[in-house]
Amino acid sequence: MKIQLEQACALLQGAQRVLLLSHQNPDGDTLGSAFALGLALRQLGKQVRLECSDPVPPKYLPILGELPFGAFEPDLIVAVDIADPQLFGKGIAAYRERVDLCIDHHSSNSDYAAHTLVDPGAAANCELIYRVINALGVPIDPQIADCLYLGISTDTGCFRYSNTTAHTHSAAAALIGCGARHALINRLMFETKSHAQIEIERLAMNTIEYHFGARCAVIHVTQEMLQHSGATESELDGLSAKPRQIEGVDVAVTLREKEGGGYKISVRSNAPVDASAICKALGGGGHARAAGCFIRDTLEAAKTRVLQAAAPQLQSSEQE
Ligand SMILES: [Mn+2]
Repeated sequence: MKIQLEQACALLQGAQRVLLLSHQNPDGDTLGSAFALGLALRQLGKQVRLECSDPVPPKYLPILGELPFGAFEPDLIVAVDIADPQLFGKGIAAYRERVDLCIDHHSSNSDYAAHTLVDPGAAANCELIYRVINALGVPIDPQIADCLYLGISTDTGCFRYSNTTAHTHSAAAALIGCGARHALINRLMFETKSHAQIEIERLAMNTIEYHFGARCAVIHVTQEMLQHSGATESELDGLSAKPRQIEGVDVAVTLREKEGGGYKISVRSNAPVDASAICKALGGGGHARAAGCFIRDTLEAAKTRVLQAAAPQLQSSEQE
């Protein structure tokens, strides 16, 4: 059931022991949301703990700080930035049908929780959590400000993506006023890379191929390359955006070999090319500028199928 901000606050205020859930392969937004809300609820005298199917990637640790992981039977279960129960992952699958409150910003939210506060206009879920914390009347200390700023900055690609609004900037400005360490956060998120990340980028960029008169760039990552580089799943996050940086490229395709075989495909596009239409044709989905799908086939066959799916998009956008 969809609810408004006031009702979400009433649910949070009425609880004593709150379990917060973040999505699998956690990113800065789902973690920033959980930590910020958890810290705010702790200020209201409540017990809180966070559960997630995967460990927190080390790069977020210097920003997020610590949240107590108390063992208690929750009287309120809150999912943050999780659009669908499929994104819970194995570790917290047991809570899929027990979520009391979901706070999310995806238009695709499947309304799986008993109560859902959703705002697809929020660039980051942390933008919505910022409003929740303000409505709860909890003062935003520097630690909460760091967590919220982290989510907003990462979900907007450091305020570059088209989801960024005037509200996004206002929230970020207020958070800097509350002590968010914006320069440190943006450096750690957007400039600093691990050696493994640089190595996997180097190997992947070596595989680049151009198609459709260089309007489409394709790279791939094999299991062998992954093992050689030592890169983890979360260290591959920025890779699929790389080929789109190339002048004249409107569609960037990254094929990633999965452990059990087959390829995870990431498509990034520039307007008006619709990445989600390309992936939908292959059984996947996503957003207009960023989408994904999975193809269980050899590298060459998977590549051919993606290029076939991209062809109508590139042709129709040519006429515009
Ligand atoms: Mn998000």
